[in-house]
Amino acid sequence: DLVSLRRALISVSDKTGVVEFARALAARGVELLSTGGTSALLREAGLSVRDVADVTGFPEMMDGRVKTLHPAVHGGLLALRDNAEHQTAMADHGIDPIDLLVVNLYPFEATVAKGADYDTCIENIDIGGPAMIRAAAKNHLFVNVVVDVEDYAALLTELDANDDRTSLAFRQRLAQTAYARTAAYDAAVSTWMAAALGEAAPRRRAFAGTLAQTLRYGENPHQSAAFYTDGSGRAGVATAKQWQGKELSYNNINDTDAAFELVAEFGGEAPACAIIKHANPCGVATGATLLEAYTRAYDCDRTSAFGGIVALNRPLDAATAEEIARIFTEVVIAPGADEAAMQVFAAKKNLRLLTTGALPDPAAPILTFRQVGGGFLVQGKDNGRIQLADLKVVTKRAPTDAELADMLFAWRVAKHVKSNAIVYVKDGATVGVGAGQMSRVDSTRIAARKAEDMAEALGLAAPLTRGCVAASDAFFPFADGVEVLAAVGATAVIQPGGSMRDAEVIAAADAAGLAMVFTSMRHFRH
Ligand code: 93A
Repeated sequence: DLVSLRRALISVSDKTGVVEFARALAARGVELLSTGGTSALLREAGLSVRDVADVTGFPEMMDGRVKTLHPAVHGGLLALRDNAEHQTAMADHGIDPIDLLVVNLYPFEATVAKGADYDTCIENIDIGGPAMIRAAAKNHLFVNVVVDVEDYAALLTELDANDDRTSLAFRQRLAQTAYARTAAYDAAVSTWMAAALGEAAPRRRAFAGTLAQTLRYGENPHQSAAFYTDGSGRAGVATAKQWQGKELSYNNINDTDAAFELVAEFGGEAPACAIIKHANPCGVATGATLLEAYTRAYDCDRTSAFGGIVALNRPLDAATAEEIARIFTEVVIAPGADEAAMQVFAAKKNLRLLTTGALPDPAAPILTFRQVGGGFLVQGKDNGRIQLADLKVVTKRAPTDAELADMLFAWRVAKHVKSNAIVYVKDGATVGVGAGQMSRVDSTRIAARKAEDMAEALGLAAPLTRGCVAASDAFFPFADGVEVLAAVGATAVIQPGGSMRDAEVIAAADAAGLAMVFTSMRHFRH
């Protein structure tokens, strides 16, 4: 099953390393065919190259839309070398076999990520490249196909190991990679078109990403894992630049995403900070400065913040960096970081600092995925937003302006807490978070317990829940949750409403003198 290389067709947009690679092939006696830009580059480097136009007898035409789409190319890639009829066809039509195809495609994903206009994106849909890749991959019994700059070295190593030939197993791996590339490419085109047409629903959509990084392991060491980018180029953990610290783990990436998406809710507003543990916030706060926002977020639950992930809604400054560096923190993500802040972190070798240049757009029409047995669920991301005018006061007492401001803050945080979610907030800072419980009343109690623990740790006379407001991500099915809220000292509650027992719930709030508003929107997050 060993195949030797006599003729290679090289047609690449990303020209990284191609000259050295082509030179190594030529040194092994491989004849080089190439398309316009690539052949010019190779020729410039002193290599002897034959133009594809010379092979097809047609010039590259229509702005390059038609260069390699010709039987002389596709016959050379697809002909079975052990089939007499195929061999006769080749001889009859003067088609020479191509044993190696090296193609990387027009940079469609990068063009979209740059925000190019519709026509430019269309022009960057490669047609001839994928056609050749698919042909070569189908004929991997005889043909090698390289679609990734990273595989140049692998091919040369394979040739070295096999007396200038390649094994079938190697060609199969190349073919598998090739189809992954063309599938991801067309999925990117389909996704971009859906967005361009304003189609938000995940109907008739192909899904694929581009491998960004293989991870050491998944949620647990016995699970394999990898990180894929979706090609959108949107600001987020996938587009972040890491300045220092060791490689991010699967859990780090997941938690960093949760932190950054949450803090992005406070985009253009006051300085804000979110601290995440196990994908749930253990402290979120705004402040007059970033330092104050961080300190107040930290004071929500100092115990859980240890080893947490910190996200900021504006560039990190030195004062905040110094405060963060006082405890063990896994990752800090922010739109940027100034020189002085970088200096502070430089001394903390294990602390990872990520910057993105921008915050994620909480309103972006993004799809989310969840695997289920035999398939996966797709839904639009929860980008529901509530304005003051959407709130309906249902209790005898109307909330004060301060309570309203805190309720809207708590509601935005609750959206990012696993259900059942209860969030206590005071003066623009969380003071207790109850997450992921199977019963809502348990989340209510856990959040209160957290506040009591913190009050003790901070040496306060009373828990921070005294005079706080509370948010619930979904309606209270019974009055018991509201009774707990009243008992811990909450004065106002924000929740969707819509329970069969709303009347009982409202009566319990009235009996305790609570103000309550309905949002008519739910923020389940499971
Ligand atoms: O416009 S195309 O879809 N039409 C073609 O026939 C074709 N053949 C190769 N684009 C085509 N290519 C692409 O050209 C390759 O996939 C590669 O990305 C690029 C290399 O062009 P050049 O060598 O001129 O830089």
